Amino acid sequence: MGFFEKLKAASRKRQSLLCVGLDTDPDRIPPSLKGDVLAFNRAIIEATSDLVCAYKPNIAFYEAMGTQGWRNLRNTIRAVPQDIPVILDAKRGDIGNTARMYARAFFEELGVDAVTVNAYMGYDAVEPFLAYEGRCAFILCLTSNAGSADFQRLRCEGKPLYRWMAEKAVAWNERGACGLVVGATHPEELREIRDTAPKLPFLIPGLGAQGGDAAATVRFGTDANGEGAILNSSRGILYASNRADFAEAARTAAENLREAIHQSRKTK
Ligand code: NUP
Repeated sequence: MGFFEKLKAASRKRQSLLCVGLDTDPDRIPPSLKGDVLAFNRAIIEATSDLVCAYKPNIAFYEAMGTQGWRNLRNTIRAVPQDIPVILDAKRGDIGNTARMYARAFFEELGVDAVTVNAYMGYDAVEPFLAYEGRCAFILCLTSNAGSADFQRLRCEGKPLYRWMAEKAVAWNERGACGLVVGATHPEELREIRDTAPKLPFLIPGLGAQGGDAAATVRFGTDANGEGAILNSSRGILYASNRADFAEAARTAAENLREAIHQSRKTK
């Protein structure tokens, strides 16, 4: 089963567009775990796997821990139930020869279902990711951070760069392997980008800690069927409590966000 089918099935089964971001910072996990990131992640996954349509580890949190981090990442990916897609947030992009190695590392070595890709270097930097049938490359379009204005909003030949990115992703989607990353902090532009790319899946971070609004994100980010959007929260769920009850607290936070998303879908 390819990424899109897996995502759709997981989302429908759990009635959820919620993605939990596994951005585990050893300094923020409960002291009782003594820095055991894998034990933390396993507990989070166990507590939330009936509530989510995807998990999204950000590779930076694992790379920062060296060889142990890579092991933790691999074992975290293995701890995710088979029917839930894993999106690795790596934001890679390089000349084709090098991008092929990134794609091999993530799709073959780690076996994830999707990755985030930085398309600043153009099509040949993205193509190696698209070559994997049944996987997905989420291309950065308009990111959630304040600095997104520095380049992504610049107007090039009459339209902002983020619109070019969305149009290119639609054009590159021949094999059905493209998605877009759009921050929940830009609801107006989310609407515009959804109009530009009506059928692409959107990965939408920026809820929770970054303050994005769930209702506006659902309204403007989902496709015509009220699907096709993956709404991520990392810190807002992982660190709902830093005591022994962290997994229950994460579950409650995930339930609340899933429910807010669900209610917004009903009234869209
Ligand atoms: O535009 C983006 N904004 C963003 O926050 C694109 C991303 N990939 N992210 C990632 O989403 C960020 O790197 C982090 O892994 C996650 C947001 O985490 P949080 O703010 O919910 O804790």
